[in-house]
Amino acid sequence: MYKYRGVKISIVEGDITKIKADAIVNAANNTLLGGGGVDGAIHRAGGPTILEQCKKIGGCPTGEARITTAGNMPSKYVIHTVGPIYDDGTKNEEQLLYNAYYNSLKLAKEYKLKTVAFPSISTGVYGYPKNKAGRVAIRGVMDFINNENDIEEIIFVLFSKDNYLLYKELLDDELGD
Ligand code: AR6
Repeated sequence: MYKYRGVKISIVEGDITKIKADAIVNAANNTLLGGGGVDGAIHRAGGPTILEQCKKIGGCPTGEARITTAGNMPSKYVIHTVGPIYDDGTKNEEQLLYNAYYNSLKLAKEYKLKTVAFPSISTGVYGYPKNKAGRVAIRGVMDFINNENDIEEIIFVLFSKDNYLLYKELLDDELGD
């Protein structure tokens, strides 16, 4: 566990649908109508009520975030955000990925949510290099804490041992003593 300006930051290797937090973040697509990867896992575990709410919302631009309840999962809410599809790094990918983290936390703040779990957005189907994406994720979260300081705990949930170890290395560098 790490601490940054009083906020706990932890890393967990595993399935985000099993995490108990005020909100888990979904790496969705612009339609918000479900898909594979973590999106598919969240809709399966949460049940049909999430899709019903997503249909009413009607989509989400890349880098923005929308919120639904979490259905049958242990968390209270799902914050659906859309990361960029990685091309060659010159298509504004970094800013859009940063916005996805930052805007997810802004929405959490609006709903007075104190614990938020993130997957590694864009690093599956969307092809964002994991190392680069990890740095952007951590910077987005730290900037939010600096600017808003309104959150108690951030949990990065990594689906593979490799990505878990990468985050550990990045956070050790950034926040380790
Ligand atoms: N818990 C935590 N992380 C997971 C889980 C899980 N259950 N399952 C996969 N991951 P991806 P993207 C990791 O492809 O790249 C969907 O079809 C996975 O190992 O889920 O943002 C959407 O509908 C990877 O590191 O999301 C979109 O169309 C990370 O989650 C598109 O994929 C993100 O991989 C979004 O692509």
